[in-house]
Amino acid sequence: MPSLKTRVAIVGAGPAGLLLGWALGASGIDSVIVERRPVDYILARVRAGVLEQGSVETLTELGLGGRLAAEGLVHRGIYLQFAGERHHVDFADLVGRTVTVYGQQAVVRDLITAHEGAGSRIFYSADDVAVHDIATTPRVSFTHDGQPHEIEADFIVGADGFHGVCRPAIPADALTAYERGYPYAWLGILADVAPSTDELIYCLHEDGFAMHSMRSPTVSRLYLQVNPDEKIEDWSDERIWDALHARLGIDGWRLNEGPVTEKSITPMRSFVVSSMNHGRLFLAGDAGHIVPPTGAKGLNSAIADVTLLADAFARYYAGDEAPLAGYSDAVLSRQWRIQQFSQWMTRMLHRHPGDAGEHRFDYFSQLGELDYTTGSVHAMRSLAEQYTGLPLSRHSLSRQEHAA
Ligand code: RFL
Ligand code: PHB
Repeated sequence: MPSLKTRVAIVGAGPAGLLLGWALGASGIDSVIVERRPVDYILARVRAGVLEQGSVETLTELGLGGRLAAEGLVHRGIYLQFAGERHHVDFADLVGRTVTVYGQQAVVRDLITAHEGAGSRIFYSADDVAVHDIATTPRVSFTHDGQPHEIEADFIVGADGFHGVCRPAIPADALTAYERGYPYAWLGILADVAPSTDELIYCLHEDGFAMHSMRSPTVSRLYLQVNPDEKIEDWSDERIWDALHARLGIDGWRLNEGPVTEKSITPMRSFVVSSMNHGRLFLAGDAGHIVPPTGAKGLNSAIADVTLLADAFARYYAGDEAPLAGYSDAVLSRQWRIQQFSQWMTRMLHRHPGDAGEHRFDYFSQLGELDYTTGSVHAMRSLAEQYTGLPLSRHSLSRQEHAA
């Protein structure tokens, strides 16, 4: 059986795995990536759209910022819409930071192009991927082009998403999973039409949440809250546009319609695993934590994990083992704050089933919360600080500010 040796074997070529391989390469650390999907499938996957300023900085420092700088849309804030009114929250004014709208699909494309140029070792379309002896002498086995392969590595990184094989390889008694489900899902579309807004609109409507995002000056991305058991076949383009008009419409504003090029329904969950490390296996990105998409944190968390992990490996090979030993704690202390923010945004902006008619306590309370959030500079600054991204340091902002 062909056997390969490397320092870090990475399972999964989503944004976390591809970025980790690239960042390790930049520090002169050899890695091999094994991915179960074909490269065309990965390039076609439409997902996240918002990069925190720190994510943009990370990608730029790693030499991946060319197209991002040319095509990324820098947004200085977002709109929060409720009770038929739209309110702007100006992050740039509030905290001096911005976000950049640049699709995960584009981030992945840039990474794959960079890896191809560098001749990185990436096995796409790998079958039967399995990890072995994660506590002692880690190995990854898989089949590629009908041939069995094995990788011997110093470490394995599970960057294989929520449904991957790495997290389940950790013994059950060494791992705790914390989870919350939500009684709603997002129906998302991509449409070939100029966005009808300059910045993202997050909207709470009596019929449910709606959002207007974008991918470029000619492509809009829109979302609707739906029941988790809805079938996409039951949502014609016309029905989707009707619902978007009803929820997002306000006086004096028009939503532009265009051909729908992609549509899908995504369930929502909050999930955190502790620990993110067992023996010589480390988890990164969605393999270790999931957030509902309302706070735009999933991709950004994956990038933050990888930044910490790549740095920890570089320090390990330079003789300092402490950052690698502290990786899981560093990720989790930051992750729980991101979980809280994502859950807060989600609950504030979605209709809760059963909260109907004369019993709409939640809805009116949510309107009160949105009123406060858009009316108080303190509340807006807190939102701005969290939406644009928490620092990578283990210490909280307030503790840093106290110390300063
Ligand atoms: P991924 O992207 O799931 O990649 C994991 C990769 O591992 C592969 N894999 C395997 N490979 C080998 N062997 C196995 N056994 C394997 N099992 C799986 C998979 O094929 C895949 O290629 O995880 P990663 O890299 O951790 O990246 C995480 C992000 O993809 C995710 O957090 C975001 O997309 C979440 N998200 C958003 N995040 C943001 O930061 N901002 C946003 O605006 C945002 N919007 C969203 C989102 C996610 C959404 N959906 C569809 C879940 C909007 C939506 C609708
Ligand atoms: C997106 O553009 O896909 C997007 C933007 C913001 C979110 C989630 C998704 O919170």
